[in-house]
Amino acid sequence: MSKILKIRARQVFDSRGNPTIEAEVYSKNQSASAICPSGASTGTYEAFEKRDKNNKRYLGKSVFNAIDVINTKISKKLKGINIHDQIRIDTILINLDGTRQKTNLGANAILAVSMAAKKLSAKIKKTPLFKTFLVKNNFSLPYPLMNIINGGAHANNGLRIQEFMIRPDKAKNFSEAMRICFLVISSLRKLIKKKKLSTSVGDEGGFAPMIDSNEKALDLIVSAIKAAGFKNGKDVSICLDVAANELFKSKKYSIHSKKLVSVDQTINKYLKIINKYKIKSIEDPFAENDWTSWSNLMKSTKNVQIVGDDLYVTNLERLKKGFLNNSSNSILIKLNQIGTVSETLEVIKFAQIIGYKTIISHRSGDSEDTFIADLAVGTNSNQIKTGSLARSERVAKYNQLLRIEEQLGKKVKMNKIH
Ligand code: 2PG
Ligand code: MG
Repeated sequence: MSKILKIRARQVFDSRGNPTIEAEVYSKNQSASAICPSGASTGTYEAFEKRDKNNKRYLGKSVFNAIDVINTKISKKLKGINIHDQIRIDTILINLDGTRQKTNLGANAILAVSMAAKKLSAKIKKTPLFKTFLVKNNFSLPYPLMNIINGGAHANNGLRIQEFMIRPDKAKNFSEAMRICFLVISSLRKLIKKKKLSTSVGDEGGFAPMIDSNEKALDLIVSAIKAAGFKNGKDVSICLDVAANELFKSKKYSIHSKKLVSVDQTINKYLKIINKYKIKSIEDPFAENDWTSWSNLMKSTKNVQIVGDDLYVTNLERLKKGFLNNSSNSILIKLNQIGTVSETLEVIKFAQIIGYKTIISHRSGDSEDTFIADLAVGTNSNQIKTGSLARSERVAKYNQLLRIEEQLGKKVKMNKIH
């Protein structure tokens, strides 16, 4: 048995340049560290992110209090605990916090420790991280959901929909998936340049051109897929994250234009664009408490992946409610929405039992930490959403998946999306 000796934390920075926490867990001879990510379009029911709120220091965004909690309370409580007993470690953290949304210690403090402990356990066992989750053999690789045009809270171009993504459905292996995405992104860059628009990128590495309508963005993507020699809806599919929480007011939505319209009109427009652009997946099409609209969309679509992100916030209770309500057929998984590795695994297990697709996701404020790449493979998750082929914090996850693919050898297959 290897015991936890101590835990130390430090303030580092995320990809938006905001302060975040890196925790380092030590055993007698070794240590491992992990960095907590941070979202911009967050759900109300997410676990709490603790910041100092001292406007004189880092505009209120520093995390020194949470770091202090790790260096004192958490370190003391976990000293001597078996590093390989992740459930025990996470239970101690949950109990030490004692609140529903981890408002006491902060989910950012708790998660950084939980992930670092998981990494140290794998390191001590000399086992690759991806082999230490739910799957023990017959691994497969997730399809990348690459966010190639950024809008909403992740850019300042006025695009209403937050994420326009592509998924290389016909790819036989992960390297091929990357090659296909590379070709589509390269042809998209050319098309954007030709239109004399900017090819600079948003928070998740996708282009953020100044275009003012969703359909113009979709037209560009369809052209890019074609120009790269692929068929839209067959070789490559378009997927969206609407992040509708941000576009909801007085029971109305302003998703398809600036104008607030009824749910029925919003659904009709969804059906039109699904048909026209052969859209295969829509995340957060409605707001987090608008359960009826979710199930109405489910009833009016077939073969479309409907993904709950802010709706579920990786929370088992909300997932159960969504399942009973027929809200979606898929769930986005973000470790920091719930705050520990064990709770995240519980949610993934339950989602897979009820036949939901699981999509492991980054946050818009992320880091060089590649934990989620291993998590995606180790939980047999169908897809991974981790930005575009730009910005090292996004590409790092894809590169880790290429390493895992190489490690698993030629025979390793892609997960099933259909
Ligand atoms: C989302 C995420 C990640 P954020 O809405 O799915 O793309 O964004 O981290 O800002 O919540
Ligand atoms: Mg989302």
